[in-house]
Amino acid sequence: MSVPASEVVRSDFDPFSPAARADPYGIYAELRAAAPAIRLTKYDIWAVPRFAEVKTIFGDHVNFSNAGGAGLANHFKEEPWRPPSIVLEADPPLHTRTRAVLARILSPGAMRRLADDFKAKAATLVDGLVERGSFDAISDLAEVFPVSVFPDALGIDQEGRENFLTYGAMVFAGFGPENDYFRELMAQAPRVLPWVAARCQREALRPGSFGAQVYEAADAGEISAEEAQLLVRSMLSAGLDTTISAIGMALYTLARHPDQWTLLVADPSLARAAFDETLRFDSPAPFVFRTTPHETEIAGVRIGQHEKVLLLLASANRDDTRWEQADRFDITRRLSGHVGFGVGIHGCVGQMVARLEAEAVIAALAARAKQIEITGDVALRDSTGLRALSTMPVRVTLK
Ligand code: PQP
Repeated sequence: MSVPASEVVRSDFDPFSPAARADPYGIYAELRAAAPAIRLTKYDIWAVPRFAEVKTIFGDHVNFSNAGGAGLANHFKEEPWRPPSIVLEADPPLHTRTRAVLARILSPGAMRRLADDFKAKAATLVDGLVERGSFDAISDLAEVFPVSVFPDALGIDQEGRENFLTYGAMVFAGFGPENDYFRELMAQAPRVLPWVAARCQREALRPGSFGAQVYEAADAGEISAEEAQLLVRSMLSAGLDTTISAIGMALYTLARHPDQWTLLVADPSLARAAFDETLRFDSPAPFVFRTTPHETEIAGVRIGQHEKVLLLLASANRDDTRWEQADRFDITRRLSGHVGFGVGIHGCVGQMVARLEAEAVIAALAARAKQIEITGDVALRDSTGLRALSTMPVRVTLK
């Protein structure tokens, strides 16, 4: 261990404060310059801002566990607000088994079966909006499209679907501190949690859907019926808020870079690469936690047992020792290896669904609109766990 305790870099940076969430990139650069692991005094946690250590930690589930919780809460020390996820908040061997089920259901073949439907629905929605000329890119598009495709793919019916979004908001607020935002959402728990529990039952899921396929894995003996219920809950937790935020942030980044939009308009097949570059440039899931099961180290900095370690993905994605002109948004750059979806055994299992949805929306818009202008104030959602907009008024010019 090469860094003496007295030389550990400390910071009062609060990643969950409104100011940090509004514009974290200046402070991320300072943290990257300062040290590979920094003690955040407000929460007594470690922050990891550089690409190299984020990547190393993602590859080391023995020293950096998910069973301690993917958020700020330390499941090694405290009771979590809900029974832990058996895929996100689990280590091998449990994780290996549950992840395999989800990976099969969300396979490339499954994506091919959904692609035409997603593209057709995106084109219809986008056509209606561009005819209007002006619309809200968040409330009329980013928040509408995933709701129009994902609950159907998951297999749940229409009734009470708004609970789906509230539950997602709870899950992501639950990754941050227990603040007023979290408490306000949790006030809805008596209505939302029973709805979620009911949707996770076999009878609630349309045959053939993602959810029903989880139960088929239980029939095949890969997982238990209780585990099937929790894996459907994972899909409910992860499947909607994430893509809504990602599509919203993608449109925001693209609208602020008209030169890049022009490239897309000339060639809408760049939509998929453009989406990935938006994830690198301004990640909708900007961080995730690991927890140390025992004492370890990060680049020579000693980390004690049962410590929370905050991986700053959005900072790693702007690390100019890894990326050429990291602060430049460039949809034609060589992008593989960004950590917007994480990487390694916990790398986003739904990333192909996210790409399919976002690509459908971006390509449909690039096929119709030669310009997108932001015409009013944009606002960030209050969420502590996701970086997402709540509003972005735009005007489009037809091709
Ligand atoms: C970002 C799993 C994954 C997906 C769960 C769960 C919740 C959220 C996410 C976060 N997630 N992309 O409950 O298993």
